[in-house]
Amino acid sequence: NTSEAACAPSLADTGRDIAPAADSVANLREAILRRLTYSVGKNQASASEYDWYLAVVYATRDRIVEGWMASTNAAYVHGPKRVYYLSLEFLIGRLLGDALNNLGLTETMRAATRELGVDLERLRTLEPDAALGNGGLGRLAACFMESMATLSIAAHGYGIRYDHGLFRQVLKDGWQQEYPEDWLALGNPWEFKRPEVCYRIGFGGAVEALTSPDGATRYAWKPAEYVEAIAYDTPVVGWRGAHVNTLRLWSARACDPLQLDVFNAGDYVGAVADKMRAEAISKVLYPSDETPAGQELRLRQEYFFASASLQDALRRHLKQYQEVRSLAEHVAIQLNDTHPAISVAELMRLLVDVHGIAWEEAWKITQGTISYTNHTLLPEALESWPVPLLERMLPRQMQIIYLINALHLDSVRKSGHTDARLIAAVSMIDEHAGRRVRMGHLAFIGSHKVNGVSALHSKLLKQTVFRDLGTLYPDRIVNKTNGITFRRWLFEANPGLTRLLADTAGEGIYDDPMALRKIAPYASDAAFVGEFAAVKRQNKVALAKIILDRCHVKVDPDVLFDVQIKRVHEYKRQLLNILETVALYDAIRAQPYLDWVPRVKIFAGKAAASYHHAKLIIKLANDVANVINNDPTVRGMLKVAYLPNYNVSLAESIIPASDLSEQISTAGMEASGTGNMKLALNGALTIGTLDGANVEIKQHVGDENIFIFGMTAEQVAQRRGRGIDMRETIARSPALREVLDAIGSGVFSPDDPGRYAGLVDILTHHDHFLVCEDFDAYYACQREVAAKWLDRAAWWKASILNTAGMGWFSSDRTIAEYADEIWKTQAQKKE
Ligand code: B1N
Repeated sequence: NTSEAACAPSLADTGRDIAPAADSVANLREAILRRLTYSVGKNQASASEYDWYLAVVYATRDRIVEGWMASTNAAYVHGPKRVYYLSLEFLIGRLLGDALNNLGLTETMRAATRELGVDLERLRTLEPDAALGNGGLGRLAACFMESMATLSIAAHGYGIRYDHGLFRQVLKDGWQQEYPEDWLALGNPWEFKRPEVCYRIGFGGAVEALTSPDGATRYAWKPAEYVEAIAYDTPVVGWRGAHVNTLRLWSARACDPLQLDVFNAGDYVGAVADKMRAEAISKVLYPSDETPAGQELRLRQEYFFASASLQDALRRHLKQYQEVRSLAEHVAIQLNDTHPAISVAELMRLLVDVHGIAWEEAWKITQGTISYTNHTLLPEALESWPVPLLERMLPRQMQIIYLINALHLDSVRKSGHTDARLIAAVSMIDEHAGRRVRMGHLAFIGSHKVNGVSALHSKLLKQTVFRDLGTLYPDRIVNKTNGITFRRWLFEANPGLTRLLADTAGEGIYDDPMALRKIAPYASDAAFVGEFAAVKRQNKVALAKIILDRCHVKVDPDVLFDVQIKRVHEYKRQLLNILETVALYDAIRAQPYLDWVPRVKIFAGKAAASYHHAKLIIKLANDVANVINNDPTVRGMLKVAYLPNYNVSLAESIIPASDLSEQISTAGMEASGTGNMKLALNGALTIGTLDGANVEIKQHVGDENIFIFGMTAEQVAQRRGRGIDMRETIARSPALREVLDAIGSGVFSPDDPGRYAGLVDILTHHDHFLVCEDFDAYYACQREVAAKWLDRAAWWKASILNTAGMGWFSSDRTIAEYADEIWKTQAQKKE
C-alpha cells in the first residue's frame, strides 16, 4: 500500500532542503557511483541493495570528513578546553538519517538515489542499529555526543567497540529469548580503524618499589599480562554540519595472537587461547541495566577502556602542550556513572608513576579534571568491587585507592569529625559484606563536581547515597537535568510534525527549541489542530502496520495508543499497567454497552537475561494480550500488543504515533527518564508519578496537561516504613482483588494455572515497588485520561501544549549547562 508507505516516519524532509539544486544532485549521484565502483567494487548492474547502501554511506561520510579534519585542526590551533566523555555505553542506533539530516542533504540524497533507481527509505532500513548500550544511560551518551558537536565543543567520546551489542529479543510463546546481536556481520562503513592508535593495557602482576638516590620511593607496576587497545573512530556531525567530533571506541587485541610452537605441536585451540582470553574484553556488552554485572570480565572491560582513554588523552595533551601539569586547565573528563570510576586511580598512577608528578599536585590535577554523573539510587546498582579482586587484577591501582582513602579520612578527622559511623560511611572501603571498594565514593572523591540527572534525583542523591559525603563537600553535588536531541527525536523521527511546526512557528525551531512555545497560541485553532491531528494519525497508521506485521494484532489507528516502552524492571512497574489493563478488561466485560474509550496498550522492552521476574512480567503481558485480543466481548474496545526487540529504530516509529506516555515508576526510583521527554515532545500526554524528570515536565507543559497520580517519593519512604505487606490495601480495593485473583488462579495461563501464583504472592506480601498501594489512584487517573480523550478539543489542546512546552528538554540545554558549570568550556552554536 503506497499511501501508507508514504506515511511512514521517514528521513526528515523537513523543508530545509526541499528543492535541492540540480547540480548538487548530479554531484552526489556521481559520488555514489564512484564509491560503488572503487570502494564497494561493483557496477550498477550487479550491485545489491546493500552495495547501494554502502555506496550511499561512503558518499555521505565523504562529506563529513573535511569538516572533521577542520574541527580536529581547529582544536589544536585554538586550544579550546577538550571534553572527554567516558561511557561504557553508546546507544547510537542508525547513523545514515542522522548524518544526512544534520548535513542538510536528505532531499538531495533522495533525489540522487531516485535517479539511480534506488529508494533511500529502503536503504536506510538496511543499516543495523548500533546497540552498544542497554537503555537510557547509553542513549543519553549518544544524544550528548550529537549536542556537543552541535555546540562546537571539542569533545571526544570514549567507549568500547563491542563485537556484539545488546541481545536481540525474540518472544517465543510470550517468553523472552535472547539471541546474539551481530551488527558488525557485514562490516561498519561509518568507522575508521586506527591500528596505529594502540595502547598496552596491563593486568595482574606485582608492584615494585624503587628507591632513588635522593631517598624518594617510586613505584613501578609490572603487570603479568598485557592486552592491546585498538582505536576505531566514528565521526559525529553536529546540526547543520558545523562541527564534527570523534567517537573513539576501543577494541581488544592480543599482543601475541598465536603461539606458533603450540600450534606446530598440533594444539590448534591452545595456540589461540591467550588471544581468545584477551579479545573477550570487547566481545559483548553486558546486558544489565541497573543491576551489577558482578563479573571479573566486567571489571576488565572497565579498566581496559578507562586506561586506554586516559593514555590517549594524555598523549594528545602532551603533543599539544608538551607537559602534563596543565591538564586540568585544558581537559575535562566526564565519567558516565561509576563504570569508568577506576579512572581516578589510573590517572593518579599515570601522573605519579609514569610522569613523575608529586602526589599532592597529581591529586589536584585529577580532581580538577574529573567529574562524575550518577544515574541511579538503586542500592543494588551501586557498583563495588571486592578488595581481593582489585588487589589481584590491578595491584597498583588498589594501593593508590588505599592511599587516596587514607588521606581523605585524615582530612575528615582533621576537620573535626571523629564519629565512627560517619568515618565508616564516607570511607571508600565498605567493611560490611567482605571488604569492597565503593566505586561511587571513589568517583565522588576524585571529582570536582558530581551531578544527578533530574532535580528530584539530585535532591535525593544528597539525602541518601551521598548524604555524608555531601555534607563534607557541600558544593560538590549539582543537578543537570537530562535532555534529548531534537534532531533525532523530532526532526528525523517525525518529519510531518516538524514541517507543521516550522510552518507555524517559523524556521527558528530548527536552531532554538524554545521557539516551539510559539505554537501554544494555536492549541485551540481549529485549522492547526486539524493538521496536528492528521500528522498524528498518519504516524499511527504506520505504527499499526508494524504492529500487524510483528505481533499479528490488528489495531485501529483511531483508538487511543497507550504506550509503555522501556527496559522491563520491577521499579518501572509494567506490572501496574498490566493489572490496570486486566481491571479495565473486567470492567468492560461487566458493562460492554457503556461508552468505553477504545484503546490499545502497547508495550516494548527487554529484560536482563538473568532477571527472571522481569521475564515473567513480559510473559504475563503476552498472556493477557492473548486472552484480551481473542475475546469478542471487548472487540473494538481493548487490545494489547507487545512489540518484540525494542531498540532505537523501533522507538523512532512508536514515539511519533503515541497518544499516552506511561511513566509510572515507584516515586523516587527513576533517576530521570528520557523516553518521557521524547514522547511528550511528540505530543503524547504523560500519565505518571512525581518521579525523575516527570516533575520538571509537569512544570514545563503545565499541570492541566499531564496526568499525575500516586504516592510521592516521601510517601513511598513512609509507606515502606510501615511494612510492605499489602493484604489490607488489597482488601480495600475490590477491583484489585478481582484482578489478582484472576491472574493468580490461572485465568490468563490455562496451560499452566500456577504460573503467576508466586508473582501474586509477592505483590500481596512483599510489594517493595508498591504496585498495590498505587493501583486505585492509577486506575482512577486512567479514567480521567479516558474522559479527556472524549473531549477531542481538550485532548488536542493538551497534546499541542506538550509539544510547545518541551523545548527546555533539548540536550543542547543540558550540554550548555555542563559546559558552563562543570567543564568550564565555551559552548557556542554556529548558525
Ligand atoms: O540512566 C538514564 C536515566 O534517565 C534513567 O532514569 C536511569 O534509570 C538510567 C548499570 C545503568 N541508571 N543506571 C543505569 C545502566 C547500565 C548499568 O550496567 C546502571 N541506567 C540508568 C540516563 O540518565
